[in-house]
Amino acid sequence: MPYNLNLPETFNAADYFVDRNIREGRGDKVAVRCEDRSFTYGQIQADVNRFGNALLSLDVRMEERVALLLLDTEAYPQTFFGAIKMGAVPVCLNTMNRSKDFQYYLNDSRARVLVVDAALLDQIEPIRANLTFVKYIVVANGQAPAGDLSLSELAGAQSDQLACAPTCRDDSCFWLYSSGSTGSPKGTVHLQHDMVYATETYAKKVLGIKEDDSCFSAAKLFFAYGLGNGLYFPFGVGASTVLLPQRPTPAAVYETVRRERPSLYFGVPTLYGQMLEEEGTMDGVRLCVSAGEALPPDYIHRWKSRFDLDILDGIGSTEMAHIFISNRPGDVRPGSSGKVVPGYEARIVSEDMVDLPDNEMGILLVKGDSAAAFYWNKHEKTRQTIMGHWINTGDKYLRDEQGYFYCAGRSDDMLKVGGIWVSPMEVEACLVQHAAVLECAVIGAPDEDQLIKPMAFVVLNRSYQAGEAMENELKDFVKASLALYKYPRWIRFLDELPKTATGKFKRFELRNLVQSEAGHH
Ligand code: 3UK
Repeated sequence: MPYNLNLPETFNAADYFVDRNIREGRGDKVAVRCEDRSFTYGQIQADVNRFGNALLSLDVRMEERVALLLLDTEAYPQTFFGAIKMGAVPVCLNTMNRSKDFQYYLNDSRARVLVVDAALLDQIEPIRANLTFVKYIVVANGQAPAGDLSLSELAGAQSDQLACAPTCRDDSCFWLYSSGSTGSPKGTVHLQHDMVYATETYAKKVLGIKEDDSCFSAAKLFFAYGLGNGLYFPFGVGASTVLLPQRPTPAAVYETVRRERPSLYFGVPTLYGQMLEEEGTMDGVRLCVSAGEALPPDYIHRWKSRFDLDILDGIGSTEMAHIFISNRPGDVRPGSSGKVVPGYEARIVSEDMVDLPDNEMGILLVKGDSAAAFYWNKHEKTRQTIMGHWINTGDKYLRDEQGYFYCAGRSDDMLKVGGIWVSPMEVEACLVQHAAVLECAVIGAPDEDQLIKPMAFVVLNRSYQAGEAMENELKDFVKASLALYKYPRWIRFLDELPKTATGKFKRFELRNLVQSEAGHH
């Protein structure tokens, strides 16, 4: 069932998500809570306008990118919607990444301005000289080094009045980077109408989000998942959002729920598992959501008996902006991703794109008007993923006769770890740089809760000793150069790796080895 938004041709998402709230009388309503601070929609609008004017004062023009490397604070709504409002295109960067990742994102996107949280500046310092296009670095939530700008000073000096740039509903609106098993991460270009579509479909029809809801997303705003949960869903209906700048440990999440009493809570499976191991309450929450990777049924049952709350598992992607297949309140099938969200369509097809009958596993294709338009400067990858109205998710799924979808793995080698992509090839490329490593292969292996984590098989160079000391050294080596969640949780030493006649690793043999061992426990 396609869904027609009927947006005017000239349309700016900041008008819909920010200004409309003031027009509809919610100027004095709290929009954002962060630590001990509260901001009304009126205050957020003024800050959005000041930042938009600040970008104009820096000569930023329509369609130019503005990179955001920010923790979850009020600076996020301000800079995200401020950039959109004056016609620029925010690029939301994953704060868990490392210097060399940021160098790639900033040069690939050609962002003219980087807004960076003071707490993350140390990741930028080593690459400053290599940033070809960044002209201004704006520091949020702290002191700016000499030569850089401070967000509060820069925006504070500007007018709080700003008209929306006359963008089209089909103009670029924001980017998110998505990684694949091969090649560099892809700048995924979303349009002005995409956030509206996800709000009108998933947020309103599945979550039933209303003005009196308060959202708390443990998943950060730089994820497509968190951006909807913690920013544009609540802003889309004039609800409020609770932002947590810190790492979402179970203790921090429980404490935030206790203090702020949100009505909607959004997490990822790993965190639900950790929260089930710790003391805490979820009083005031009416509904919980999980996405990023499949939610173990055991968590659903234990959560229900402890808090009397459903967790709605749903599958979304960066390319689709948000969730397109989901369980419903009162209709939760543990182990299933649920049914197609109204406004989306899904197909299960064979390798040759022929539709398959119920209960047969195939590739999941999805259609819906929140889909990204293209990958920036990656024409072939765009062609492979965006097939007219249909997006190839790269996921293997099956659908039962009642319309419930079941996840059955990936059609590439990509791993979801704590809800975030890890490319085994990237971890391998890092490990082989260690002097002790002759060759290695990385696969996904289930932990005690059946959630996937990276496992490395390593062949050492002669004269190096396998053992716990080497294991720790190699883990630390990966942690030092890649985002922390990517390091191999287990390292196994082999004399040689199984290979095909043409010298490629037989990943499936390693996977089978791990699976057969798991079967014996
Ligand atoms: C996997 C799931 C099983 C699946 C995301 C909600 O995860 C999000 O986006 P990404 O681009 O990854 C997309 C891929 O992740 N996946 C996501 N959710 C589930 N697999 N069950 C699930 N519930 O492989 C998918 O193709 O990082 C999630 C909203 C917005 C998002 N971007």
